[in-house]
Amino acid sequence: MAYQWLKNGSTLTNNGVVGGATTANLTLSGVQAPDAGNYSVVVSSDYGTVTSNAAVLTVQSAYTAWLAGFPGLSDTTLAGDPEGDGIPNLAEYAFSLDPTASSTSGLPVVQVTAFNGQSHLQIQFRCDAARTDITYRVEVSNSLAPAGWTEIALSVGGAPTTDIGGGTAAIADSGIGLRTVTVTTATTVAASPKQFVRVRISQP
Ligand SMILES: [Ca+2]
Repeated sequence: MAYQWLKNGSTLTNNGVVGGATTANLTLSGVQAPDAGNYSVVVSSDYGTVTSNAAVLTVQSAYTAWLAGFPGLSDTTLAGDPEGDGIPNLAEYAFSLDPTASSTSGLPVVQVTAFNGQSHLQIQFRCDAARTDITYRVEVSNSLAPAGWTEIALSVGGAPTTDIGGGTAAIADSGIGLRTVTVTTATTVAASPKQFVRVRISQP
């Protein structure tokens, strides 16, 4: 017998996600939202060809999966703040806070630190490899003007944080699971006495 799996009626071929497209067992690994759809298999033998009923694959976003841990939230939107602590759900999600408990504990922390004998601004923030649908961006400014922020480090989907354009003096990031990332800015306090640093969260 021969097997050919279909997605939404189109022939599937093996790739980074799809395995066993021409076998009795289809395997999907690391599925993302675009992989959702109707999967069916065509079975051919000397006696004819049969197409199976479709199996429907729905893919839940990482944010939706996180929300499931907090049943009964009165506002589940990204901008929502159901417990009224001033921290929107997107930030509660990014920094692994509790959207049902009014607290500012666990938010990013900024301090001045010594690096190679010089004072530098440093930010520490929680980052989680499970946050596959958001991006963490560390940005600096010397004016707080809305258009005056420069990106210096980036973590896409909770992956290890990387330097952007030489803007960091040091990055400490294990890159594994839920961890605290530390980013030290490249510009010394002596060179630029007025500095600001923030983490901006965006989707994806
Ligand atoms: Ca909140």
